[in-house]
This record gives sequence, structure tokens and C-alpha cells, in this order.
Amino acid sequence: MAMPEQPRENLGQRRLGRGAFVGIVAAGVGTLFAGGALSRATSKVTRPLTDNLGLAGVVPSSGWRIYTVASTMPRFDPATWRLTVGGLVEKPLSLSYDDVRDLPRVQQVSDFYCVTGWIVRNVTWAGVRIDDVLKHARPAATATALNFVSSELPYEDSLTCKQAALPDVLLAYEMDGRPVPRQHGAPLRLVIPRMYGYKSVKWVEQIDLVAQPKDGYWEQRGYDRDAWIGRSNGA
Ligand SMILES: Nc1nc2c(c(=O)[nH]1)N[C@H]1C(S)=C(S)[C@@H](COP(=O)(O)O)O[C@H]1N2
Ligand SMILES: [Mo]
Repeated sequence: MAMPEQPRENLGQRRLGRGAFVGIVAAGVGTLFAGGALSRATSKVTRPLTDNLGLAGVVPSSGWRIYTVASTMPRFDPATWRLTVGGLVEKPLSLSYDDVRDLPRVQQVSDFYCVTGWIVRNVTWAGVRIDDVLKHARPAATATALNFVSSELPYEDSLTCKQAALPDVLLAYEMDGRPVPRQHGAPLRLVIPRMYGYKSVKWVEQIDLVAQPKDGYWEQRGYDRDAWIGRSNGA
């Protein structure tokens, strides 16, 4: 397969505009240097960044770049939000945010690698393991993979059932001790630390069990479906 000319992930970042980028950098340095930067963080794009500041008990991991493919980020409404699990399952699920929070909670610290080269060290994620969701849906024997669909269409990506069962793979609802902020995928994002960040679908709202893995957003643009860090075509 032809390699893409250049990673084009920063398209979404550019769409946010320079103001938002300044705000994102400010969020990275946390409350320590917040004075001037915080007072700039007032536009509607940057407002969610204050989720990371203020009373946060944990210093946020820094160095994030916010990526999107659509022109607006999904907004989380706990009253209407659902995680649906469907496709090749015996029992399709529609889980509220509280339902997800009631599943067994796990926490892990890992480094986050974007295929374009930036790395964020020591991110603390908390959430649920995929198997703890799937045991309620009971996948059919013919299901070999999961397709994760973002409410930020058309972003999606898939994992094999075996990859999804890795112990450090999470559907994360907390990042660095706080609910996942809007720009990082509120309320739920996939995290698979051993693969490049493009597998880590933000704003996950639908998981479909499928017979074959499916190319995700960046895979349709030339990246490997098996995005192992250091062992794939992005490495
Ligand atoms: N819905 C959605 N999820 C996404 C992306 C995106 O553009 N949209 N970008 C991916 C890429 S390439 C990376 S590196 C990470 C970046 O995570 P961040 O935006 O929280 O920094 O999100 C991944 N998940
Ligand atoms: Mo990325």
C-alpha cells in the first residue's frame, strides 16, 4: 500500500486556530504559570481546557496536541449520552454514563505516542476494561474484532478481540484524575498504550462486534491497522 505523503493529522489542530493552541499549551503547564494564559482561555473553543486547571488535584500530563477531523467537537450530555454495543452479539447494550461508571474500575499509567512523533509521558487513565463490557453483550463465536465508532464522524478504528483484551487497554473516563476533558474525548475514549495514538478513538459512542477488522480513519489513509509502537509503518 502506498504511504501517505505526510501525516496530515495536524489539519484538525490547525482548524482550532492559534488561540486554541496557546490554550492547550497553557493547560499543559497547569496552574503553575496560568496567569496570562488563563485569561486568554476564554473563547468557546478553549473554555473546556479549564477542566484541566482550577481545582485539579493532579498536575496534568503535558505535551498534548488536540486532534479532530470534524469542524466541531462533540459535546457530552449525560442525560442523553449512551454507549451502544452491537453487531455480532447475543445481547446488544445501551449503557448510560452511570452504567459505565458502575462497571469495575481500573487505572493505569502509560506513555502516549502519536505517530507524528510527539509523546506524552505518564498519563494516568481510569476506566473500564473492554472484556468487562463484552461479558454483558456476549459476542457471537463469529466475532473476531471490534469497531469503535466516534461521535466525531467519520472517525473510527478497530481492534481484534485479542488486542482489545490486552490488560492495559481501556475505555477511559478519567485522565490524570479528572473526567476526560471534552477536547480529549469526553466522556469516553479508547486507550491502547502499545499502539500509536490514532488507534485511541476519542468520543467513543458505539462498539460493533464484527467478523473482520476494518480499516479506521488513518488506516484508510495509509497507516497500518496493527499500529504497534516501533513495529508498524508509522515507526
Ligand atoms: N475522534 C477522534 N479521535 C482521535 C483523533 C481524532 O482526530 N478524532 N485523533 C487520533 C490521534 S492521531 C491521536 S495522536 C490522538 C490524540 O489525542 P488528543 O487529541 O487527546 O491529544 O487521538 C486519536 N483519536
Ligand atoms: Mo496521532
